[in-house]
Amino acid sequence: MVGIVGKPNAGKSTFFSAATLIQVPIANYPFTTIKPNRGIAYITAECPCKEFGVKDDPANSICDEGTRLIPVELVDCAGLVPDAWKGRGLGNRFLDEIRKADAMIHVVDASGSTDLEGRPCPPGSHDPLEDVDFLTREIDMWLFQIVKRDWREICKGGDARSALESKLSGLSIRRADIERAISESGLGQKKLAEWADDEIMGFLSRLREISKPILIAANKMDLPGAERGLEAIKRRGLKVIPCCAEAELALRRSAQRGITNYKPWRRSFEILDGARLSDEQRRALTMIMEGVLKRWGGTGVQEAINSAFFDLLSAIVVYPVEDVEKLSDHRGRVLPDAYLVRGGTTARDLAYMIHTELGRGFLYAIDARTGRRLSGEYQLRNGDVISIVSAEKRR
Ligand SMILES: Nc1nc2c(ncn2[C@@H]2O[C@H](COP(=O)(O)OP(=O)(O)OP(=O)(O)O)[C@@H](O)[C@H]2O)c(=O)[nH]1
Ligand SMILES: [Mg+2]
Repeated sequence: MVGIVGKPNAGKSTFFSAATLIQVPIANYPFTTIKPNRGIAYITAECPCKEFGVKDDPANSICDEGTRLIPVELVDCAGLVPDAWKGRGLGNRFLDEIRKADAMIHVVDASGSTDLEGRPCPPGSHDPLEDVDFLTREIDMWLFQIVKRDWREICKGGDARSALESKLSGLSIRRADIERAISESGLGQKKLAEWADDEIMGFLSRLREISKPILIAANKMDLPGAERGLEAIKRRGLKVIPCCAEAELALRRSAQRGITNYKPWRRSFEILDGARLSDEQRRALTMIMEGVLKRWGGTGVQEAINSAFFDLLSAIVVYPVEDVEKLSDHRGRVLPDAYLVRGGTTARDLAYMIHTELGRGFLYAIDARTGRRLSGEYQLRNGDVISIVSAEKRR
């Protein structure tokens, strides 16, 4: 799951609604969202159907003219304000939500037209870098509070690292991440009981970076002053995508109503049914085309979602099939499933993901492109079409 996070009034719900087409309250004041919104968005990948010249029949995903849409879960969180970790604003509600997040898209108002608490202010009068910094600080303080409360207890037993792991369980944090954060914080040789507070803090900060990576969506790029905000964020060396959630929402609604042929993964659109547009709507679409799509190369919403999975989480998409000739499953469906898996996943791992018995009886895999046999240790590559040969038949 990817969480959409940030201060109030930055455009999180607009981003969420544009990505999922779920209607949620959106308004120009803080704390419009109180309870988180959950929904399904899609990451996009080039579907192998074109390359293989086949007509596919997707089951767990969608193929739209050669673009494969793979469902992913998004959560639109309540706004976060300074000192949320102490319970200020809707603090705990926000932080509880990101427990389950594998990564976060931080929606920042790059135009600086809302203050740190989300109240409207003159464009350019608030520094978006403050927003960038405070969010990680809040999360770090929240994590610190969680472990510090029980630090003594964690250190008491013989296996402090396992105690720490169980303290952090439920936060989508893996043991390997903990070990990596310890070693990268230079604490590998030190007993947990000897860690000073600033060392605990340093460790948690690194752990957050590893286990809950953040992508910045510099939103409201249609407003004056946003470009300066974007440049400032870029200068920090952070991963950032210019974004206009409002434009994406307008475009997706126009396509839903058959007025345009917009697709989130394309950078332009045509008006199909101009007769149904008012002058104002037509002007708005022209503005979006000129001021957002041509200017920034897209609205940034689809790009941010893809980047969260492909870049932050190093995910890849693979297509398991049973019959390598027909590229079909046992029911004859061509390229039925697209699996979104972590980079480093092996052919054997994939077999287990499909079915335990398929994994247990794993003999070898076949690469549908080359016909080559692949061992269980073969690390899958993005776009692989793979058939698994197993001693145990699927029931
Ligand atoms: N100009 C401009 N306005 C935007 C954009 N995205 C969102 N907005 C506006 O920003 C305001 C806040 O949007 P929301 O999506 O409700 O913001 P939020 O971050 O969910 O706010 P909370 O739920 O209060 O935390 C609304 O008036 C939106 O129309 C954008 O890309 N450009
Ligand atoms: Mg909201």
